[in-house]
Amino acid sequence: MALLTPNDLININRQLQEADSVVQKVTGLDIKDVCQALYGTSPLSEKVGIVPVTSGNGIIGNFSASLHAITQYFGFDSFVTDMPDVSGYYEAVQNGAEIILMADDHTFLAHNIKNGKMANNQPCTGVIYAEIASRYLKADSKDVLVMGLGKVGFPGAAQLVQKGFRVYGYDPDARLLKRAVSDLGVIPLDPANPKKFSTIFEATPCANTIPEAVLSENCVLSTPGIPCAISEELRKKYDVQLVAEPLGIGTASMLYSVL
Ligand code: NAI
Ligand code: PYL
Ligand code: MG
Repeated sequence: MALLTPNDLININRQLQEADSVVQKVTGLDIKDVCQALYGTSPLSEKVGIVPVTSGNGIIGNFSASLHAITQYFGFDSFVTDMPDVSGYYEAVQNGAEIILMADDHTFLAHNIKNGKMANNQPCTGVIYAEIASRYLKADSKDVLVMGLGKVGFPGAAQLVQKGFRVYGYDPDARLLKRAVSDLGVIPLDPANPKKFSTIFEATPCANTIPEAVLSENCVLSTPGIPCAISEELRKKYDVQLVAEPLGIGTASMLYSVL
């Protein structure tokens, strides 16, 4: 998994506010509304315990603090444990946490210990970024492009297929592209013969993955991928509505999914 760096998370509140205003402009709903519509849930000030985890590459500076800010932003009552790992988990439960948030280098989970529901960040991120893209009010058709069909992209593509979109997809990993075609009915994008889209969902760990030939004026690019999929130059040239944020939108999707 491509890991976040402390730099990605600087000013997380401002990043979240800016992303929320783009989501509102694109969909007419804010992030909370999209989560509510997606999962049919809303928070009742559930207590969230955030447990730092030291295994593997260890603590990411700003990670737990960012989760604290994000959970507060979405109306949850949250705290970060003093201790990490197993002792932190024990501390979280002892202090009344109903939902546990914790991540190692492979899995970032939300576990509601009251109702038993559990969420994984990668599918939850794919589903919500795809949902946001699917709600573009000015989309010119039901065609959507998905770039990257991995752990985030595939569940996002599945969400779009389930909502009745005609999903074009591309991944340089032929095995993943084949799986999306056979399991979801995704139409492979022919890089030699591209078409323009008003709605694009991207989930890759690479920069500049969106070729200019697929961009249309004022299109939406909904992308959790880090680094950003499009250059600032292309974004401005096509007046692209860019929904991109490093942690909060995916975390909101996880939390609403376990309520
Ligand atoms: P993954 O490795 O499972 O999938 C990425 C896919 O992108 C791979 O299949 C790869 O072949 C494909 N790819 C690479 N270059 C490409 C290109 N030029 N065009 C099309 N596809 C290309 O990774 P995963 O877990 O799906 O994560 C994707 C990105 O999302 C990463 O940057 C990760 O850090 C980020 N992420 C962001 C979150 C957020 O809240 N903003 C949450 C979770 C992940
Ligand atoms: C959850 C993010 C989204 C993109 N990559 C994922 C990532 O960076 N995962 C690692 C998270 C490790 C957190 C660390 C801590 O500070 O508790 N163990
Ligand atoms: Mg996010």
